[in-house]
Amino acid sequence: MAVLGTDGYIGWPMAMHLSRLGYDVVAVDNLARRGWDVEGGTYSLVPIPTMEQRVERWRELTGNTIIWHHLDLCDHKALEAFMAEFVPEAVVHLAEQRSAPFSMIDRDHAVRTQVNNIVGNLNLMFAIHEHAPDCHLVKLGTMGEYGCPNIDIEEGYLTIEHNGRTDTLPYPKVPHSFYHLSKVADSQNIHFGTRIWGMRATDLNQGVVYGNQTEDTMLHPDLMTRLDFDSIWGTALNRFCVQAAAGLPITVYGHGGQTRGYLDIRDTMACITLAIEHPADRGECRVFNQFTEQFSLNELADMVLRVRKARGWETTIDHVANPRVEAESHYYNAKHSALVDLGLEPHLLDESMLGSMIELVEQYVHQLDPVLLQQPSVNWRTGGNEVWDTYANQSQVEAATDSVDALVASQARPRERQLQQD
Ligand code: NAD
Ligand code: USQ
Repeated sequence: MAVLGTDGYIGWPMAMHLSRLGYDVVAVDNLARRGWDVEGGTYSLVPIPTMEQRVERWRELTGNTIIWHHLDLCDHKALEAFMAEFVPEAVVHLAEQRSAPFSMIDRDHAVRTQVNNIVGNLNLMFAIHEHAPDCHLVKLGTMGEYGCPNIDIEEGYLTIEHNGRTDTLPYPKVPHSFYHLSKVADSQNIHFGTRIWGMRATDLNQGVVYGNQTEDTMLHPDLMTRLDFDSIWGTALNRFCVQAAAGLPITVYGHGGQTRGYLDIRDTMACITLAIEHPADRGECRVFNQFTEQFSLNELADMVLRVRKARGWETTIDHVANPRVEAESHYYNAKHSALVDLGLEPHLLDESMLGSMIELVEQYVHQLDPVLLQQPSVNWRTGGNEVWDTYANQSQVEAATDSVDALVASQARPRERQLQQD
């Protein structure tokens, strides 16, 4: 079993979860995300050890081995060699640039996002086809591929009647950002791969994930997963919990009627495991909408306020000017029954879960940078703003130190490394 993107927020708990269930897990990552943090001056609120330290702590505490493999999906030769060596029965593909704001900073970040994601995914498809054709590709897509259409969102496909004829076709996509667009391209490529090569694939259109604790991350501080709080990498509900813990206003962008699908990180583990345990057939491109409940931002903010109030704290909501181009009041009804039909028993969002999330964050709140937390640094129309420029420049100053410099160099793509050597 290969988990690609294991150094990330979802990847690390996913690798531990599958290892605990008895799978032989090979963990793959190119550590790009640590480099993107250095580039933009962002960081995980919860400190995260190196991959070597994580897998060693996991082995020490559980006796289970996770094999760690430093690999870039965009390096097709290395990826093919990896597939030929391990021939995994399934690959969980989480290894992409996953921030919508990051992809909207400027041309360079849009291009890097799409090249990294689309090329990496295509390389993976070819490596599977050539070296492990029976392997089940379990690919993380996103609910934001669909956008917010004024009709119900189906699970991947829509049956259309047109001029007296009927067909079932991939659901039309109107995505939210250049990042979300990269996922649409991935979905199309995977659909094509299943048709021409008989690949087996499950495309999981996941909603926004919240929470930080799983059975395995709670075993030891070294096993915790990253917690992003800044406006580029932090996601809505996680950010709202951090803002509440810090006693700062909750930043709802615009009117707050934006509705999305959400799920607890423990349900992400469960959904991906269900997909693995019930593999797609050869030639099948299965699409599941992976979320458990839908909320508007105002509903989420109000819930956080209630939890804080029950503990005697007042919290305020700040409706900041929306840095994104998105509908702020819209119809939203997305189907999500396929994973429940496979046996998913969701952890629904309640006040005790939110309370424990806020309590966890309170332990780290002294490490917060309030500017990164409160001020959006990317605008959809104009790109990276003065906050982005300040923090990106700051990281360049820090990059003068040996350790950060080495990290950046290790993240550089081959062409950049060549230029550095020249
Ligand atoms: P993350 O940024 O925390 O982790 C992604 C990991 O992939 C990072 O460790 C990064 O270094 C690695 N990576 C990126 N490009 C790579 C490459 N070319 N080769 C090897 N490794 C590479 O992101 P996450 O939140 O854990 O998300 C994982 C996946 O789930 C992504 O595909 C994301 O689009 C999807 N997703 C996430 C959410 C969410 O709310 N976090 C919601 C829906 C979908
Ligand atoms: N938002 C706020 N205030 C904030 C942060 C966000 O109002 O402080 C709003 C955004 O404008 C948006 C909504 O919250 O309307 C969701 O934003 P987000 O940053 O939580 O999520 P998004 O950018 O869509 O991306 C995240 C993950 C991405 C994943 C996606 C799932 O970073 O990897 O694909 O969630 S989905 O949204 O379903 O496409």
